Amino acid sequence: MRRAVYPGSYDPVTNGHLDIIERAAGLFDEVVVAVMINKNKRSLFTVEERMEMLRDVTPHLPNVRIDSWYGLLVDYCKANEVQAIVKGLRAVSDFEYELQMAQMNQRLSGIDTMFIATNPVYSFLSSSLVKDVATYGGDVSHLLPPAVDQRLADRLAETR
Ligand code: COD
Repeated sequence: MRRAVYPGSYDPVTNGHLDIIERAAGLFDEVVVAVMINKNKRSLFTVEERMEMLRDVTPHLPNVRIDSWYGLLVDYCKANEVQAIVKGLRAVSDFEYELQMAQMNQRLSGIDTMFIATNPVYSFLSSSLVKDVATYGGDVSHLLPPAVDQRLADRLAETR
């Protein structure tokens, strides 16, 4: 069984993430989308909410599982018999840091990272930009799965 992990913050999951999940699901027997817990990063959604949204948008992908992890990604990989790490690459600016992480993870564990180039229609898209635009009333409905768009609108209304 070839199992890959696609780690991230997913605060919240966007159409760009979903595109990578769908393409990775076609390449591996199982893809685990792992919400990585970072206690130093302020998030809009709790880990459970982020996992719930990921489950809501992946029912059509039977070989995709949602999980969460606190700690090093390579420790998750070792504990869960993961053979590859999947990352999405949007631009050259992503590449420098992603390359560093891929090399560190390889050195720590021997596990390789596979980069999937973003669909150009999503190359400008990030969770933080979506939250920023939505906070000031911009329409982000074409950038998010509908269920996530609604949850973002609800959360921003609560925090206003
Ligand atoms: N198109 C394609 N890919 C995209 C898009 C898009 N529009 N948006 C995001 N992505 C990709 C990102 O490049 C990334 O690969 C992934 O989707 C997740 O994105 P985010 O923004 O939700 O998550 P990040 O970038 O905050 O995640 C960083 C990690 C949590 C993966 C990283 O910090 C990590 O591995 N932490 C665990 C601790 C650890 O092991 N540290 C040592 C690392 S060497």
